[in-house]
Amino acid sequence: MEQTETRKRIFSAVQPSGNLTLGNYLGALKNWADLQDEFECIYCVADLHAITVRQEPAELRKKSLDTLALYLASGIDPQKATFFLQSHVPEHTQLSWVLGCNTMFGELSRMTQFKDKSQKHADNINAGLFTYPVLMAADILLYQADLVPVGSDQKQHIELARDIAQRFNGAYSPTFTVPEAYILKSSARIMSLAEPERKMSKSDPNVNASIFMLDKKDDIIRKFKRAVTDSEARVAADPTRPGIYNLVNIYSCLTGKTSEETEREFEGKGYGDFKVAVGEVCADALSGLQAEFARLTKDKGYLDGILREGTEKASYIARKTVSKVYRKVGFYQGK
Ligand code: AQP
Repeated sequence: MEQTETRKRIFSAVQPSGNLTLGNYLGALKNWADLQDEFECIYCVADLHAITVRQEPAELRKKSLDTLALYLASGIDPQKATFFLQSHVPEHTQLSWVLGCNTMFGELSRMTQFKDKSQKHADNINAGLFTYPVLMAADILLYQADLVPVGSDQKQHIELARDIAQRFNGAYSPTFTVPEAYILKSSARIMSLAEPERKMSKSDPNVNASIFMLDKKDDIIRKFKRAVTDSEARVAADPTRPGIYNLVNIYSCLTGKTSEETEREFEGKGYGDFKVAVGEVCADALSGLQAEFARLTKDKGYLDGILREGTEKASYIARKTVSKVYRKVGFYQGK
């Protein structure tokens, strides 16, 4: 596989820590599908990351397979991309330990996601939550990925992965490709419908704050109708009015129109009309995907087959990297 591949390699993942949102779709999955012809793509379901927050085991199992089905339903082709579950490739945790020994406590203390999640889960500030960015660096560096398509919320983690790679390369000789974040500006940050200063998140306890990829049309329209805006009642991509700014951004991402085109289309119309229009285009964009998801999840054997094949391909690359790393740090390999 590796010898003949000349395209740049992409790695990305989503945690099966809840129902995937429109943020996950526009910030990640939709872009992944667009990249599959140009790049060699490796897409992982990050179940190891998910347990940094308490998960109900049966739910986690179900959500892991559902997440894979959503990748496929978003148009990512198993003939073109590699799919696997993170826990099926033990090299992620093996590399994570070595990288953890090359990461500073101070670096991890500065991660904003750690600070946010420690506040949200004050009763469970576990060591995994703290070392999460090291595991994420291992995910990426294991596959010698060139690019990592993510939303802008993950930029800080990618920068840390770059720092760790450079530090290791400097200390032990070139070993890792230094990855770059691939962030599409338009869809980089989809915000909560209830608190538009915060990102839309699958673990938000307020279900009205997020559109889920599997939400029914009525729910989608109802949630957009209730979305927090302001009293100015003028549809504009104005960052000082985060609620309407977010809705214009969502509409533009879904229709492919620029913000200016969206503003012109709704000139003179109130928020009510606009919110329904956003709901309609969102429901339309998700309906085909939802039908495909329903079809795929009926065929567990097919999904398991895709995972088996993907695990084999991913493991081949992962084993090579870990064996190189173990040799370089001085672990005795035997005669
Ligand atoms: N609101 C968002 N806007 C744009 N992109 C987003 N992503 C997540 N939310 C948005 C992108 O989705 C990918 C996978 O994210 P993840 O599941 O690994 O973790 P996350 O970023 O922590 O996502 P959530 O939904 O907020 O999960 P929970 O609530 O479990 O922590 C990443 O590429 C991310 O940028």
